[in-house]
Amino acid sequence: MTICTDERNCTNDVKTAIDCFMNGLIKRNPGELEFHQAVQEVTESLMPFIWNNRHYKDSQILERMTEPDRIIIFRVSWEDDQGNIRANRAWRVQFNNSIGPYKGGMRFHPTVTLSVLKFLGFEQVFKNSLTGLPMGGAKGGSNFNPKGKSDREIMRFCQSLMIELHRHIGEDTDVPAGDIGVGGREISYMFGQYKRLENRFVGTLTGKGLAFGGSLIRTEATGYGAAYFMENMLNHTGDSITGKTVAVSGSGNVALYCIKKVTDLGGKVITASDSSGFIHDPEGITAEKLVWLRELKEVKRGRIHEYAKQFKSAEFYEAKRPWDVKVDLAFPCATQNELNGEDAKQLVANGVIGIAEGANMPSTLKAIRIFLHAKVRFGPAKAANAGGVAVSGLEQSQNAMRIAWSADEVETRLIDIMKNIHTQCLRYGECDDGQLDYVKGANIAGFVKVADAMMAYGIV
Ligand code: NDP
Ligand code: 2IT
Repeated sequence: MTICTDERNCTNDVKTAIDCFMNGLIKRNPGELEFHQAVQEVTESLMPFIWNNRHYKDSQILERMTEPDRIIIFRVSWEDDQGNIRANRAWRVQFNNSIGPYKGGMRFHPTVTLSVLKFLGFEQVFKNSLTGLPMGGAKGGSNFNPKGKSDREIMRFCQSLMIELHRHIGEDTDVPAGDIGVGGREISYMFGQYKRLENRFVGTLTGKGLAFGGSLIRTEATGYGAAYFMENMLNHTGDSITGKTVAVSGSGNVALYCIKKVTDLGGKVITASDSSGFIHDPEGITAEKLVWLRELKEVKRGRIHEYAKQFKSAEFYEAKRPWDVKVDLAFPCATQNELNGEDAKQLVANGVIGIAEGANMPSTLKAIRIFLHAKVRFGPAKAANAGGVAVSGLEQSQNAMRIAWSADEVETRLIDIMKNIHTQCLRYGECDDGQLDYVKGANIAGFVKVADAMMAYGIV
């Protein structure tokens, strides 16, 4: 039996068309499991919409949108503190610049592969479109492992990487930022090197230090935005975060500021994690405890189990994730596929009512289906964590105008943007049975702007 790999030949039904399209995509991108997963999720939402809007179908828009504009692959050679020569691989996936210059983070982690960066770049296209700001989608990174490296090793790696990357990026071309393993320190080393190589001071990277063009609230923006998105979902049905018990995973940039804003909005966060396990603090990670945790993670670069030594109310669970703790709300804020079908079942059995994805693609497809079936309010990554890139977009605007807005000004804009993303999700995500499908809503709303721009450009 021949397998249908071309949706154009499929005249049957939408479901078969999804299978045909995915067969073709898998054949064209063999072994790229994360990329397949991200495209599958989007295609399930989009195919019925595209079939009802034939101009998109006739113009092969989905085939074109799942092919990156270009991918740059390069070697990064550097010298460690012992004088050994090391070589890593780095990539920049420039996925789509139909509605603005490429924009998206850089990830440094040993698990980085082309598949991971293609899934992230693809998601970024839709996310950036949802922010309403003129930003295309990209992602980059390296299989370099920053853990245990000295500051000088990190500096040499970042400088070496920029020697190649600088010729592919620019304030109107492609504007990288942070992601896993890339925070203020790494952005500063990369920006410093970019400036030397180009002899120009322009906003080609975001997430910069406040003294050299960074925006207030950028560090906080992704976590704050996820909390605001959850608040919007709850407010829509007359509820709020106040009084809710909350699980957060991760203890990096996104998790720490998600905990902060959820706490400010009246929730009680009782978990945090890293790749070694999670802590459960039934008394809550209060504002005072969070100050200590931020110092541990942001300054000392310590491990989460130290929290349980510091605060006796907490227990550390080694090599476990926080999803069997009973909570009302959950924010997966660590990494992709950290919440599977079994975890979702457990959360639902424990009465969870809302999920907002701070991380990118933290829930497996199975987990998402379980949440939607159980009518849990589920805020997908491209909507819920868009606050980070949105404030990056605001940093670009401030740099272009050579001004700096106050923290209040930036946070007010962030709140408006998250509200607007929620409204866009409702526009396309309200189902006939009254259910709110934020996955469908975010995918279609993000798609329409990019697709319409591509249609206007002709055959591109
Ligand atoms: P950080 O590097 O600051 O923190 C990552 C956190 O996740 C750490 O606690 C880390 O633990 C944990 N983690 C990473 N990989 C794994 C893994 N394989 N298994 C278990 N835990 C893991 O990154 P961010 O907080 O910036 O990013 C977290 C997520 O949010 C990512 O999915 C990222 O793509 C997404 N995101 C980030 C944005 C940003 O502005 N930074 C914007 C939008 C989304 P450990 O220290 O042990 O590795
Ligand atoms: O996944 C993401 O949206 C980010 N890592 C932030 C990207 C950015 O350009 O700020």
